[in-house]
Amino acid sequence: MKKIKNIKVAIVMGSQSDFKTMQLSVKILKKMRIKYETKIISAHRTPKRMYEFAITAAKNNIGVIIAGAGGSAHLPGMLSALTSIPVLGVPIESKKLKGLDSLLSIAQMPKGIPVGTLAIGDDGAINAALLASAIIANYDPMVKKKLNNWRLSQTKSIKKNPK
Ligand code: RP5
Repeated sequence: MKKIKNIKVAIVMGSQSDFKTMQLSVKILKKMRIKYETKIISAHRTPKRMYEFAITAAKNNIGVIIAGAGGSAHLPGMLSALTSIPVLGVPIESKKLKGLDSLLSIAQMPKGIPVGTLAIGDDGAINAALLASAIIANYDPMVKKKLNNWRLSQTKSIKKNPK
């Protein structure tokens, strides 16, 4: 097991165009004070980059991978095939099919190689980072505290009555 202090979350995405969504994952990890890195890695446009990233991820202290991809979104599944580090997939909202293509590509992994699939788009990017935080929180009490505080303030922000 790597030193807890050095564990990072990798936020990877198939294209620069995905960053608009995936920057919401960054925002959450910053709030949780979790170390992270961001990379553009495309399974089809930069397959060698994807392979190198995946096979070196464990030795680079990556504890969770968040992978955003759109369309025929094979990046999360391919990464999960190359490393046993947990992979959380964020289906990017595509123009033509509104992300349903991305969602089904990521969620419908055949048994044996799992990808934890989140919701399409912004909600998915936020929840992926919250889930990554919950995984890291199992080994880091400070993160657990931050995550619980974040949830508490969300609860408090919900008004009892609509206006
Ligand atoms: C996927 O193709 C990316 O994840 C992105 O969501 C989609 C479109 O990419 P661009 O054509 O905008 O670069 O690989």
